[in-house]
Amino acid sequence: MSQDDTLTEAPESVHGDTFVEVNYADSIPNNVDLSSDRQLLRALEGWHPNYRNWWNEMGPDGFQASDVYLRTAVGVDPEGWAKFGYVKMPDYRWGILLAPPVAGRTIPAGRHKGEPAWQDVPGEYRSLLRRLIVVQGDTEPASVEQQRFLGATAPSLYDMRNLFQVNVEEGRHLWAMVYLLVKYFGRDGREEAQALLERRSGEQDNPRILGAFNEETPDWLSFFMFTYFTDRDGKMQLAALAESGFDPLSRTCRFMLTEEAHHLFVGETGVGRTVEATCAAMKKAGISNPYDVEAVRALGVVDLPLLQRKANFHISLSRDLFGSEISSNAAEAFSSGLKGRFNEAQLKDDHELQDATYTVTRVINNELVDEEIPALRSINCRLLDDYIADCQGGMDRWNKVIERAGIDFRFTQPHKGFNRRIGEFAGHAISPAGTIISADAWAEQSKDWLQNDSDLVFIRSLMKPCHVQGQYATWIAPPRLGINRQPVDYEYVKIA
Ligand code: BYC
Ligand code: FE
Ligand code: FE
Repeated sequence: MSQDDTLTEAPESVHGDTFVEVNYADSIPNNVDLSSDRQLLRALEGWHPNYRNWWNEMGPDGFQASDVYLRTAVGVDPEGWAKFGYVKMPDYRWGILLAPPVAGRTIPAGRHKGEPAWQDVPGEYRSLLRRLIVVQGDTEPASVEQQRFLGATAPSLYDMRNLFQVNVEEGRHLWAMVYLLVKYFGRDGREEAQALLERRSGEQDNPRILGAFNEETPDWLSFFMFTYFTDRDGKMQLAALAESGFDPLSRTCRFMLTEEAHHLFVGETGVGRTVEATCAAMKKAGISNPYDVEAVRALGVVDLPLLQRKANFHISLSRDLFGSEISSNAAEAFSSGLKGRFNEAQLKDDHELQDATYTVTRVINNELVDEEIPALRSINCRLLDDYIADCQGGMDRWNKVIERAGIDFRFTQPHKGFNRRIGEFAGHAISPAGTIISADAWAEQSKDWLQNDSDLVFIRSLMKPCHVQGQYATWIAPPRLGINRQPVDYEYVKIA
């Protein structure tokens, strides 16, 4: 995958030239021959009404009756997979779509490397495989729940439409994992599929599984940061699962990645347009000092230091999603062939890693130390490092906007150990620059590094709806292009 993922809407990772027929006539578009799979149909028939209830209860609040200009996936070939048109979200046709099979595919990594890819669940790894699918599946509805109140404060109809597009696709990603659970895991798969509809983001008694998915997404800056940084964990994890020896999981994830590209695009351009509006307003008012916060805020735009603090928050939460840098779970997932590394096929090593090592930064005697660790146990660390590199491209493009405006400010990624709750750095106070500091120093300074109370009050004051066709809130620049070659002032949502 290239960094272009954020710049284009075109699917980027559906490979193979096998044409797979999609039955769009069914209410569930699919290329898994659903209509003749009795058992699967029955399982889905049981789950579907509960999904609809979940969507109505926990999906986008207040806009379920509106007509939204949405893309529906109707095919899996790179040319014609998307159909655009007005849809009421509860009528969206969530489908089951897998990337075409690759003839003769073999397991790309681990101790089974080179054996034919599994078309059925490998019995010895059943529970580990199910756990990975459940964790992946759990994040999808969680994000919809986190974002459900954002429609009310959308800065434009264009942005509102993008939010809802992301939401219906995360719904489809849930379907993708539920398909695997009910098709391949029998009764316990059906139970897990049901449980995916019962956990709730942020709920004390029955929360979502991973940390970041229980945080709030209270405003649009959070939404854009989330889609840039947290959906990018989705990209990396899906890329790792696309290397799975369990072929149905690999094919499912390969198709999900094509949708993920749009989510990353929404995040990158959302932050980018916010930066653009800020720089333009500062220039017009003759303000060149980015730290002249009051003057910048008085213009109705977001000061750049606040955006950095917001980014720091979402970056650190998203890094926690990679699990512990050193992990025996991850070693087992890789060795057993259930999960690969990012771009596994392009890596020039034996893909088994029995004797290899990897450099992991650890905290030892209150100092940061680089240690060589067996590569198998460092799989999570490696994916995290690949993720950090992948985050940089869009940040560089944001910085270009600031540079062109002649403003002396650059976004940077904080040190890997900053504000971490999982893994090697958990329990240590580490500054964005990478210095271990005391708890007292942290208490004193962290408000300069993470969104603080006054930031939140200011952001709340900005989050006024801008729902008039063709208009954009002051704090965000209009996009350069509309969706599907429509103009930027198109009526992307017909509010009911
Ligand atoms: N919060 O050995 P460890 C997406 C748990 S995002 C809470 O450190 P492991 C999306 C861990 O579950 C992509 N708990 O790590 C984005 C384990 O518990 P159990 C989601 C955490 O297992 C935006 C224990 O700690 N997909 O798609 O190697 C919008 C020890 O685990 C956290 C996946 O994650 C945490 N942050 O790796 C919509 C892929 N971190 O099992 C969607 C599937 C760790 O002992 N999941 N724990 O009870 C995996 O590959 C792995 O489960 C993880 C954790 C990478 C998440
Ligand atoms: Fe997703
Ligand atoms: Fe996503």
